[in-house]
Amino acid sequence: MPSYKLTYFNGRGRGELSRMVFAAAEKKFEDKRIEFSDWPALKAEMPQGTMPVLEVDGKRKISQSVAIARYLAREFNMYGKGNAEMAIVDQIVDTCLDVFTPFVKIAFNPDKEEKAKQMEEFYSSTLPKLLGFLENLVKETGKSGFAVGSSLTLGDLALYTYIENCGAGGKLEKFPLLAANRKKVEELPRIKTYLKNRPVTEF
Ligand SMILES: N[C@@H](CCC(=O)N[C@@H](CS)C(=O)NCC(=O)O)C(=O)O
Repeated sequence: MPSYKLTYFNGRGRGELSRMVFAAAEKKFEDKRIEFSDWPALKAEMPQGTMPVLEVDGKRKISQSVAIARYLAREFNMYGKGNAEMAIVDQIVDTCLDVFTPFVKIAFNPDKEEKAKQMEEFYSSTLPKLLGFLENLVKETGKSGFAVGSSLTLGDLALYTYIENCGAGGKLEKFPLLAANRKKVEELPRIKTYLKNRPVTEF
């Protein structure tokens, strides 16, 4: 089996989806967590000056969080069965990013007043609209509680991770299929163990 090293900050953020893929596949990896104070010295070593970064067998560094998660999901057969399911997995992942990207931008807004207004708009409009798309998609494509087909894919893990990252894990009353999918994912034995043991972090 190849050796894997994932380097990211000590937070969930953009690194967590790949960690969840490793956990779901029960694959060992080095979970290298960098303190903010150590980052400036390390930045120049990263291909795009950002994290996360994945190294496979110490050969080369792969940047871009979602490229990494997609690579791992393909390696571990969690990308759906056939091209049609893969397209749905991609549709879910990309919609999750449509949720997460504006959330991160707002979260880092230094203007407190503006940030509060933007967050209110995010939770009352952006988030429910996109969750509605995802609920409909899961209704159409999922079976047995999974988001795509009848087995765990990157789609389920993306839903779990990005919804959590946006602080929306407990805001799914209007989206029963997403809520049920979330419960299903967190009760899978490997994921349950991972969630119980992972470091508790602020972001
Ligand atoms: N699109 C990139 C964005 C990477 C990114 O902005 N990473 C942040 C952490 S979430 C980072 O490395 N920040 C430190 C810096 O840019 O110096 C990805 O998804 O990997």
